[in-house]
Amino acid sequence: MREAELLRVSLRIHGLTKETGRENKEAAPQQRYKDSPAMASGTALIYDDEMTSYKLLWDDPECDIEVPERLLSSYEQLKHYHLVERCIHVPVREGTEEEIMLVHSSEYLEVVKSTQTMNEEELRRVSENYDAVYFHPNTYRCAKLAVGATLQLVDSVMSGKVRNGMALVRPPGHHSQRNAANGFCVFNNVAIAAQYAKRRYGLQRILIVDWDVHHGQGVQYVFEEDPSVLYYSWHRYEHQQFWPLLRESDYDAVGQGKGKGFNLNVPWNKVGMGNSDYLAAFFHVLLPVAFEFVPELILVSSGYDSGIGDPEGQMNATPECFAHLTHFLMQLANGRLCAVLEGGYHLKSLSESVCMTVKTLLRDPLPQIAGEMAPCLSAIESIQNVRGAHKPYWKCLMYEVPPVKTAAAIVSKADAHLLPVSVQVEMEMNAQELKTFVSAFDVELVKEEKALLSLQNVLAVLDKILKKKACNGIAESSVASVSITFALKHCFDFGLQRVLCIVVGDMDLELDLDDGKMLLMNICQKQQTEKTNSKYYISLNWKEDAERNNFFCAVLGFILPVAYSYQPDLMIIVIGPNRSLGVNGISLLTCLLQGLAESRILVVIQDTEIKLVQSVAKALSGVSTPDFGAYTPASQENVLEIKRLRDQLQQEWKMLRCSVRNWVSGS
Ligand code: X5A
Ligand code: ZN
Repeated sequence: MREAELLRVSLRIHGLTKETGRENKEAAPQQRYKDSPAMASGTALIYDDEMTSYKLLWDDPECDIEVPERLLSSYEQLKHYHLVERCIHVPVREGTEEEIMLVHSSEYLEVVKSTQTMNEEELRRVSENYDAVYFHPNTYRCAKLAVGATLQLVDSVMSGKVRNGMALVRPPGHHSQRNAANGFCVFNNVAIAAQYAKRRYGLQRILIVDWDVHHGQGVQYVFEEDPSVLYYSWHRYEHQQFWPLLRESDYDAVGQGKGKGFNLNVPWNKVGMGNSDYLAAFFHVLLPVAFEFVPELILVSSGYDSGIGDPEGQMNATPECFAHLTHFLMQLANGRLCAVLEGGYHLKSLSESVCMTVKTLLRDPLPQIAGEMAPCLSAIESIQNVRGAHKPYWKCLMYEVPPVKTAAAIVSKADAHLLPVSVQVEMEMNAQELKTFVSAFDVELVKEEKALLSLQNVLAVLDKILKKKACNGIAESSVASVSITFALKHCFDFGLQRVLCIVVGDMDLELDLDDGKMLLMNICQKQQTEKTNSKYYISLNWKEDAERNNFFCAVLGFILPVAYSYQPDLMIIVIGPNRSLGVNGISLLTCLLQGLAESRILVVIQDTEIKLVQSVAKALSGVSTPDFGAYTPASQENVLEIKRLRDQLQQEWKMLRCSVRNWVSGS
């Protein structure tokens, strides 16, 4: 179904079209003030058409969607469904300077104030100082009304005059910051309201739900360190490719200092998210945390650009989805809910969704929700990531969130579907991050394009593992030796104490092995003459017989005992050129080593053989164990090599001992 059609059908189904519109005209507005401990009743609607008195005066394709008709058509539609007369009308007022300064600086307030008397030329110039903002001579007045309308709503709800309500305001607020207008927003209506409610009513826990399709970074900044305000936002993110293009919009921005755990970001990495994705985010992220938080008041940054048909959001949620979202939130904070308009640029979708919200606040029966109830894979991934990031802070998430097991960065993204579904394929570290990282080294090598791309893959996955966003990972790299040098440096900078590095194949690594921060095992075909074995450098001479399956004796009899003796906090397996081990041997190694370092393994493969990548990915993610075939004993040559090494190294790595011959107590 095309989106226009879907919207029309959803309207028809829920009795919000002219043909079938049947409204409850009997219900009288409830205007009595109740100051009892019982739940207040009634729904406030706050709107003044003065807030339509500013508009864009020049050509600006980024801003031209923010039009006065947004308010006019929403209010018209509310009248059309006879919802206005069922609400309690509360007049707007101006927010005072003192109230505005609960969030903004006086310098910024003065700048906004000064736009009142500006000509078009001057207005343009001020606007250019900010991202996606336009000023009009009436902007200041409207922005003060938007703040005041929001505070009137908070007062109506907190005083018990009404149970809940909605304020239809322009300009929106959630992008604006202490010193800046941003994204059509001038004063941060909702952030001001939260500060105001804390002060005036002594509230200790306020929940802000931002269902606008953009990240309300302005709100996040204000409350980042404040555990008394829980901020939840979902937003179109597309791996940071969508406005406002901020790293801090990702799921790992959980808050700072005392505010850790009180900032919940659900980044949508694909467009087209719909009813089931939004509900899933509520069920699995917002609602469990909100019920644990026990808010005393809920403020909704109620943007409808997350709805179907919106040119900004490109999402698919139908208007009745907002009824359900509203309904869930009404079960918290004793029903004290204030919805404040933010974005929403498809006039029909916007106004229908506003109506759905108000209808639900008025406690009409809920509309049925359209579509197959199955969230998409990308949505589930985002949800899993937020739950993982917040696991340390919320009991409801603590014991049950499995971390992303395996992260993968592969050369050909087209091969991604060949990996187990549980493997998360990484975007590269972004170019800026990489540059900053690499510039810290000042090495000739990284000037080469190829080496740089290789590094990207390896570091992206390594970073995930170090930050415990993934348990283990796999990265393809065309120049493994270079990547490994950088990776190890990164590990040590991160504070790792012991890295076990197993190199399979011929590779020249310029590494300093003396301090024991790294143990290198090289499994190679030919005897390396120049390097002699030492405690931290072990060369295992091995030729795998294609007919046999004889790597068990090396893994069990030598590699594992040494690894367990060393007790690494990370393992890196590097598969280089001329590897002396087959796919099975490498997979076996990968499987068995997971007992160490809390399973933190990075496998770097210099070889784009997809069968190898696949098999290792399976071993890491645990979806299946490799099939080793029938047991075959190792060759005499191999057995002797293991014995030789064991004799040589069992003084250093005591887990190698399996015989009392030559045993010296205490040695
Ligand atoms: C309130 C709101 C969006 C700004 C988009 C700028 N702002 N590209 O939805
Ligand atoms: Zn928006």
